[in-house]
Amino acid sequence: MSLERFSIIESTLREGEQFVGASFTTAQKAEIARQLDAFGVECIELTSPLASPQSFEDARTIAALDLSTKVLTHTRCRIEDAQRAIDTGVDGVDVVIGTSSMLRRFSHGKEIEEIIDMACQVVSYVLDQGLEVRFSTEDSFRSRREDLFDIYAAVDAIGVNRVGIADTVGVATPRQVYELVGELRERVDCDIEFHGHNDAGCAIANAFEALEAGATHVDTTILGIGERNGITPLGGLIARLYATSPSLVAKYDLPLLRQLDVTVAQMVGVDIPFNNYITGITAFTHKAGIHAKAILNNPETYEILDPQAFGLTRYVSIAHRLTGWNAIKNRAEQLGLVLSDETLKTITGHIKVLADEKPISLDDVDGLLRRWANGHRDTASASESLGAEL
Ligand code: HCA
Ligand code: CU
Repeated sequence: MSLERFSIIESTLREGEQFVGASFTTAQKAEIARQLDAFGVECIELTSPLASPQSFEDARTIAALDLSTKVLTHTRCRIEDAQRAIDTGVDGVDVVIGTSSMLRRFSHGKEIEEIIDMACQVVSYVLDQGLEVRFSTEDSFRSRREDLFDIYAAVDAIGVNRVGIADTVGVATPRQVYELVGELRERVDCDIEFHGHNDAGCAIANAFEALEAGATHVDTTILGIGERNGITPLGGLIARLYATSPSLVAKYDLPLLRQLDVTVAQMVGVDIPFNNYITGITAFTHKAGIHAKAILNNPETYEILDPQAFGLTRYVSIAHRLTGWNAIKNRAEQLGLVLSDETLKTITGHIKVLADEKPISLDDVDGLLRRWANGHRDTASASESLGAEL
């Protein structure tokens, strides 16, 4: 299991650019690259320089930035493409070709033998130029296993740095990923990368299982953006790994995650989903009275992620019918109000009755607490307010 020594290949600038809302300017790409570098991902992957003239220029620009992260570009399995990629000055080339019967039939029309020949030619070409090279098989989980292993073994034998398994259509289950990566781990010496789409909601679990089975590299994008509904999100993978052990992700500057999510969401014109891993608005919000009580005593009761580790704060929601008196007491203390437990229980009862009638706000709760603390002295003057209804 290589959970202790994995690397992230952050592909927001490649797979992420395939998200329908994404069309990054050069300055935006540089901004994303810098933020990912500061966060500490080991590699970033760029769109093929052959995609458009601007893509070539942008790859040159990013490759020339002073970054600690390795800069890789994606390319098709062709010498001309690899040459063009090398011309940009990047550190490595991520080569990919389709191996499923469907892709072979409806996309490039090649037989496995031809694919192996092309793969070996391109891989040795890039290695000869002194760059790192990865070879990956698109739609791996709908490809014949024997075909995959023949291809991987051939490129491994000539010294490829990494082979990639790609769940292009998001069809794989965590168990299938574990099995395939595990078997591959026994057959090749090189590093193993996993790239997983999220069509059926397994992208994070699949990436995690790949690591548990011996993969060394995992592809992510910010917010998971990519083709269709995207791939393993960086934040989601971090959450999964942190939950296993915070030490696994201690090498990253975790508080920078929120800004990355905010930046990319803005650039591609989406909101961060309310239930997003770590950075969603409700990710550290607790509501039910029973939860609130325990959280106030010890946050770990209901939190496997420490919001502080990500520069965030938890929020205990108290203005609703599920509230409890411990949470109301805690709020009174925050406001510096002295109220007996009996009074606080009475106030909590009032809050529940009010919340049954209509939605109430924290201001309403605060108003109530203040009035009770003042012995109802100002109730008359607040005839319009909620507390006056009691
Ligand atoms: C694509 C295909 C790809 C490649 C993955 C890889 C996929 O959209 O170009 O290079 O490993 O999902 O198969 O993103
Ligand atoms: Cu993909």
